[in-house]
Amino acid sequence: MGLLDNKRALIVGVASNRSIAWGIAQAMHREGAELAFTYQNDKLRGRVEKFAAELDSEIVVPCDVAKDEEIQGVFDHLDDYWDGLDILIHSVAFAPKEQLDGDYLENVTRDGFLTAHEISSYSFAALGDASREMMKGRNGSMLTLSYIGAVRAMPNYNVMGVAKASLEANVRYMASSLGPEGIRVNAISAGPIKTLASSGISGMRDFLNHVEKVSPMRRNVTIDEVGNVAAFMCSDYASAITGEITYVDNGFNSIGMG
Ligand code: NAD
Ligand code: 0WE
Repeated sequence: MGLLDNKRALIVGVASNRSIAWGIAQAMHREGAELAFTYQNDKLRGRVEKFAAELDSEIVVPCDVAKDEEIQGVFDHLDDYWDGLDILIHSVAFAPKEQLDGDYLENVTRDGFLTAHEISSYSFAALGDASREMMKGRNGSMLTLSYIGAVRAMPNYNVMGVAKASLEANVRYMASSLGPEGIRVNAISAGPIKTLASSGISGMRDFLNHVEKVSPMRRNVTIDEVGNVAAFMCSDYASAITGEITYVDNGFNSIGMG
């Protein structure tokens, strides 16, 4: 008996075996869910197909979230395989790299701001709306990934923090929209993790070292730990949780001085 037996999950955001979405996919597969995946571009296609096969999935669809027609295309494709959808995982963020370094106001541009918000926040609303039809009447659940930079000013995170604040507000508004249809919407705010996206970031090491030093548990989180909470949040055990941001950060958000 798995937590997610008979549930079908669409996973958006696998890029490598370090991706948070990969930790979530593995936990969901272990708990009995059937999975489908998207990939951002042709460069990632083969890789994601291989990851999907490892978890007994052969549904792998392109989706650059900057393109309306690719978002719609995912659900047209999914509709051919599945008669409904129970779980949407949104694990996508992007800001132009030069925005994630130095002084916020000195570096933020109109373009950088718009891109960060489009890819990291709007895309969750767009995917949520496109999922709506297939999720109707089956206790659906949508989940996205945030970071504490949404609610505290952190060095270098800059416009991504502003976009994460928007994403967290999106969670609450989407939960209000979709609650009457029985669909829940939540976020996990994860501690820093070394992934593909984060490896090129100056100062990432400092963030990881700091959490190891001052968090109550004195260590960093793993993608498996995020995956386990994601599995619970999308299971029927979490049926009364919606519009919520759950920290999976070894308690870092709760301390004042380390
Ligand atoms: P990752 O690089 O493995 O995943 C990021 C994903 O975003 C990739 O799969 C990439 O293909 C996808 N993506 C970017 N632009 C896209 C686009 N236009 N269309 C479709 N997909 C696009 O890195 P990750 O750390 O696993 O990031 C996943 C999520 O977790 C992000 O929302 C990130 O902000 C969040 N998060 C990360 C950390 C961390 O420290 N790594 C901590 C908290 C939250
Ligand atoms: O949300 C994130 C990172 C998301 C991200 C990563 C990149 C790197 C590649 C968004 N856009 C890009 N653009 C690129 O060109 N995290 C929570 C990880 C992260 O990123 C930071 C952090 C932490 C932690 C950036 C600065 C400071 C700390």
